[in-house]
Parts: sequence; structure tokens; C-alpha cells
Amino acid sequence: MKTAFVTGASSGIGRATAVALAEAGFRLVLAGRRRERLEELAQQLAGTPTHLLTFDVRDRAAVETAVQSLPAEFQDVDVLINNAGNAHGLAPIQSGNPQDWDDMLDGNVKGLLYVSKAVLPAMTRRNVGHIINIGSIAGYEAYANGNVYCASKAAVASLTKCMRLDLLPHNIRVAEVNPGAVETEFSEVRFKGDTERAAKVYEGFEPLKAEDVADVIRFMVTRPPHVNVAEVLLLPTAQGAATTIRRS
Ligand code: NDP
Ligand code: 8X3
Repeated sequence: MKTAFVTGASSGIGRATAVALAEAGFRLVLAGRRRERLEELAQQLAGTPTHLLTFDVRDRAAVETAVQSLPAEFQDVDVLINNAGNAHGLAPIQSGNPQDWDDMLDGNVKGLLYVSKAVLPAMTRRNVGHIINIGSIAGYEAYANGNVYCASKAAVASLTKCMRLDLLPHNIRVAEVNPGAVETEFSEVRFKGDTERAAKVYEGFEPLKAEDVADVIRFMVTRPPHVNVAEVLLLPTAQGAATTIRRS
């Protein structure tokens, strides 16, 4: 049985990915800050061996301690899904909140690095591994007020390509999934709990579901070992570009 490590498994894309990988026969390490959400998910996945890790990806020491605490049967991670992350705020650069900037750069970029660094020895030691970073259409495009979120996802795109090169000698696949609009808690977090404003983001068209992204991830991790689906841009049919959406 292979082991998959999913960050941000307490909600949205990460949660749906955990369900999909359980169906595909993986043993799962599920990470997030909200312990009760992870416990509820583990209960739903009864029959799949799961291990829960509660840490903030921005806290390097906490990441290292958590990964080092893995029981023996969960240590040989085969698949890492670097999914944890969020947007915080949507404001012009001149009125942006530096705390939001820190949260996005520390979570989306440095958090991905910390988790990768902690998990990689299990892969490089065995010359086996598959890392999927969750980027965004925001990494391809600049859109008004997206500034630091777009930059954080552009950094994920660049890191993905560089990690693929660096890890080539170790036979480790590194790939990126870049979704467009997916209806999750993403906009609620971006708008700091303003559910009305969050709902408007998805009004008048059919956004992706977290399960749509999870389907693609399941496809990628079940390809034969010589196949790396290196980059995917996954959009709702109604979305032409980051802020170009056909609404009814
Ligand atoms: P959700 O808000 O539903 O999920 C975000 C997940 O990330 C949660 O499980 C949250 O867990 C975890 N997380 C966030 N910050 C931290 C942190 N500092 N430490 C540990 N865990 C953290 O949003 P999505 O599922 O939509 O987002 C998942 C990924 O997909 C993100 O990287 C996002 O940027 C990306 N994405 C989303 C799109 C969308 O339209 N929804 C489109 C393109 C990309 P907890 O709060 O329990 O810690
Ligand atoms: C989330 C999608 O368009 O809000 O990454 O940036 S978008």
C-alpha cells in the first residue's frame, strides 16, 4: 500500500483529494490546523489507514516536528500533495494589508517549501516519489488586486519547475495542478468570513467542485511510474481567464 501525504486536508480541494486517494487505495497522512475536521474526515474514511498531523505550514519547527513524529508505517511517503494555502484579501497594492501579504507568502510559498523539505528525505532515500503542488490560474495571470496572491502562485509555478529539475536524479515526479474557480471555503477565507461576498464569486455560472480537482489528481498519481503529467490548467467551462467568466 502506498502512502500519500495531503496538506490542507481539512477542507475543499485537499479534503476531496484525500477521499479520492483513499478510494484509489492509498494510506493517508492528513494535515491541517483544524483537528476536529481531520478527525471527522478520518472517520468517514474508516477502512483506510490514516494518520493525522495538526500544524501550521508557516511554522517551520512545527512542520519538522510533525513529520518526524510519523509512525513507521506512514514514514515512507510516496505522494505529497502540497495543497495547503489560501488568498487573504483582495485589495490594490497601495492599500493592501502587510499581514495578509505575510500570510500568503508564508503559507503558500514558504509552507510548501517547509513541508517538501521535511518529507523529501523519505523520497530521496528510496529514489521514489511524486509531488503535486497546487498552483492556480493566478500563477499564470496577473489580475487587478490579486497582486500578492498571484505572486505567491507564480512562485509555486517556478518552484515546481525547479524542484522537478533538482529531483530528477532521484526519479521523483514533480507536477502542478492549476485550478481556476473552485467553490470551496477559499473565498470565505479571502473575504475574512464575509459569506455573502464569497457566494457572489460563484454566482451565475457553474464553478469547479473540489471533487473535479481531486479527480485530476487521482488520475495523475495513478499513471505508470514513467509518466509525469507535469502541469494541468483546470478551468470551469464558463471561465476563459482568471477574471473572464460567462455568467447568466
Ligand atoms: P479551502 O479554504 O477550502 O482549504 C484550504 C486548506 O488549506 C484548508 O484545509 C486549510 O486548513 C489549509 N491551510 C490554509 N492555511 C494553512 C496553514 N497556514 N497551515 C496549515 N494548513 C493551512 O480552499 P481550497 O481548497 O480552495 O484551497 C486549496 C488550495 O487550492 C490552495 O492552495 C488554494 O490557493 C488553491 N486554489 C484554490 C482555488 C479556488 O478557486 N478555490 C483555485 C486555485 C487554487 P486549516 O484551516 O484547517 O489549517
Ligand atoms: C484561486 C482562483 O482566480 O481567485 O486561485 O485567483 S483566483
